[in-house]
Amino acid sequence: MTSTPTADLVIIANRLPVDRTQLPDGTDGWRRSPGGLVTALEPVMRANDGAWIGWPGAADDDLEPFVEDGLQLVPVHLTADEVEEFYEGFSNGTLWPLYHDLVAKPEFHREWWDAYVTVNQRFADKAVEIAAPGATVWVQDYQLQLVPQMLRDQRPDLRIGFYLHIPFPPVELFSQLPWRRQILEGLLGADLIGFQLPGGAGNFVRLVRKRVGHKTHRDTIYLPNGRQVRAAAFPISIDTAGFEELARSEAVEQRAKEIREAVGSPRKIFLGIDRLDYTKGIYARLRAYGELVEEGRLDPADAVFIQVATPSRERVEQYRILRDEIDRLVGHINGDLGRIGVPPISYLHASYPREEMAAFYRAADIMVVTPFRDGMNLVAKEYVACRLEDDGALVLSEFAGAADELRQAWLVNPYDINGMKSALMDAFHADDRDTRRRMRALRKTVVEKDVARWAASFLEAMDEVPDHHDKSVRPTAEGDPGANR
Ligand code: GDG
Repeated sequence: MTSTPTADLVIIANRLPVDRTQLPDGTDGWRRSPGGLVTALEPVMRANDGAWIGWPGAADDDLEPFVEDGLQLVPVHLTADEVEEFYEGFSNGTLWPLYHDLVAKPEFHREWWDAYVTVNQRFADKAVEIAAPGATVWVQDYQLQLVPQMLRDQRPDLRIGFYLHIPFPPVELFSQLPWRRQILEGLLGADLIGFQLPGGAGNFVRLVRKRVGHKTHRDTIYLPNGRQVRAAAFPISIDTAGFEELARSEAVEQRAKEIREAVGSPRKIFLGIDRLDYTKGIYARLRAYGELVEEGRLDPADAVFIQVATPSRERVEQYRILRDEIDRLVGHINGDLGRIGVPPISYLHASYPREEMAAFYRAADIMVVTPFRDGMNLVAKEYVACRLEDDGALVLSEFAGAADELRQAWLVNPYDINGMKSALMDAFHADDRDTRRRMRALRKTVVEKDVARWAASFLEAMDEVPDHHDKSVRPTAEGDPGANR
């Protein structure tokens, strides 16, 4: 039997922070995933002897724990059926649309729920195995909402945190979920539950009061056994310095010039970068842009819209339908309104290295981020980080979490096509002084509040949770006849 070392800090996320890749010698290896979460947590992981539990990303991959680039990684195995029912099903077919204001219709299937319970238990069991006595365990996101209580049941010595990266819905919407009480109770296993915005934390506290019946005061929930749970907002951010450094590099600047030339050096470039997801509002945004071109308010010789749609969840039916719809719309706009060599929209269905992303951000004059609902939206913050010269305009949906902090953007309601058209034109015609004034303020926010600060503030708040661990130890079945009911 291989023995896994124990860890004082354990991160549990649906995915490991690495992706499989082919090494130059043709063998399989791992590459660190580009996400900000890894960047933020890496220093704390190293300082605290940390371990990361997650799914490696392919079904039926049976891997032992391994160390990659000094990080202790603990893979969780998922069968092909579990990928379908837990990941594509309950996580992305039920919770994702339900938590995003029902932008699409959530499906409720009992077999999906059963798989969600089974897989959550497997993640929890791994943490039970590797967490050192009194360790801190930080559970990430909507795929793992039952893990906190599952952990507490087996390891009351642990300090448990949970962070939700997506919005937490209002009472009326959440209440549709047939397993609403189990999810709330699962989350309540944590000492601290973090949300992107105060609104999400408020929704959670209200739901707990209404559906579970616990007493609450402001952001604190009082459990009958004397334990307290805090629900509060910790808006996530990006590795601002890392993006600035990329944007400053000669190679990225050169590449940004090439991108501008490749689309015909128009006066202004509009840019959208999103995972191809129905919450992101890509279709409505391109429709608004197409109408502006059709009405002659924008001339394709003056303006080009570059839309990058990163492939996502391609096995889920709704995502395939969306992809076809966007393909058709772009085809119509370019076919009907373009001239030779000057299509109004340059559409890319692909994913790119971070350097190329930074080059897009540098090349674009107007960044268009118009989700119908988004927990935060890091793309908006990344664009701001890359605008080293305080130029460039951000058009941002009111329904992105980022709108709470990035108040100086051109804010829009993505459901209002005419409103979006006006905002796009305002940003297009905005004078330099106004644009710079806004961008300076936006940059200040993104520089001050980066992802390292986010991680530190969450972990500090975990430390401040009153130490109630003795009280939370569950009585044995002997001492409490009701415990096994
Ligand atoms: C969830 C919540 C919340 C995209 N395409 C490529 C690429 N990306 C990177 C972006 C950005 C990230 O992916 C996307 O983050 P977002 O925040 O925009 O959106 P979600 O994926 O929906 O993230 C969201 C977030 O979690 C964090 O809490 O903000 O609300 O939905 O960093 O740059 N990166 C590379 N190539 C691509 O083609 N390298």
